[in-house]
Amino acid sequence: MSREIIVAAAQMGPIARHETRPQVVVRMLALLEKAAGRGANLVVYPELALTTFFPRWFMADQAEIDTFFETEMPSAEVAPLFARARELGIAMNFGYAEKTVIDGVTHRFNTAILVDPEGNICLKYHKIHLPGHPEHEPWRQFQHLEKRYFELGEASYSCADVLGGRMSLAICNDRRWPETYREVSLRGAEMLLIGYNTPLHYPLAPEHDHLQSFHNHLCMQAGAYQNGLWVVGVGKAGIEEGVAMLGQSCIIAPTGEIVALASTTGDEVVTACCDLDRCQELRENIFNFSKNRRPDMYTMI
Ligand code: CDT
Repeated sequence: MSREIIVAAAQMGPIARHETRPQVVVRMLALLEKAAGRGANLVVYPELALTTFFPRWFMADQAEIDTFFETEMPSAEVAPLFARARELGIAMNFGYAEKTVIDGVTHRFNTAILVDPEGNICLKYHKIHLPGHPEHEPWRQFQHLEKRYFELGEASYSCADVLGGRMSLAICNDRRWPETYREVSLRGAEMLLIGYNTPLHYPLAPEHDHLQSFHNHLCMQAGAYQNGLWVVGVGKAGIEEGVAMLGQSCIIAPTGEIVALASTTGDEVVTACCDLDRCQELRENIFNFSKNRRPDMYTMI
């Protein structure tokens, strides 16, 4: 079986608060068709792809907050996306706000799923590193209330074997943590899919605003190289409800090189042919992890 897959990073431009799920799904379908036209086997969409990035607003009414959450996947509104991807034989990854009941208790997660080419959800991930703050902070230009609206993901990273490769998922802020890449690579992941929503302005350190693009690529390129895996980072870009969001969606080879890069802040597809066997160049040659790693020396982690 060939170890080359064509991956499409399906960046999305701003999603307005009033945009409905069916309207967003129409946009995702258009990106899917474009990716299919380029021979894609896997399409990667952003974090919270079905709605605007709602944690930017303080809301006290749980019923209003819940309008941004999905209680089933695929929902009737998202089913056309699943159906078309299955028809095309394309795997896909996207993020959404998930409301679920486990043992009679309601939970809300920032979730990402991987859907295999047959339309089955083969991997689900709950965001581990939730950024932001839990309380309303009116001094900010906009809020970042992920810590209020979501629970921390408590299951570790996991992998699924899809398209002849081993895939794993992370979400946005997770990409800034080296542990994310190390953990998934030790679990055998050959490709890590990461959706994000990154405001260009960070109220707590505005002196870093001009570094957002640099830090975005820095952490994902370093994570790819130091762990010998492909990384696909896909953002929701442009001015969304008055807030500038980072684009710069990209596909990164295990060498750390960016091999495809979005050049707009709108809906855009960039593709790359990714040879999963290239992970071995780093894992078995450059670093030779099994021979040279010294876990006995890494006592603080
Ligand atoms: N969505 C998300 O995780 N965004 C964060 C912003 C950090 S600032 C609170 C990110 O890491 O890009």
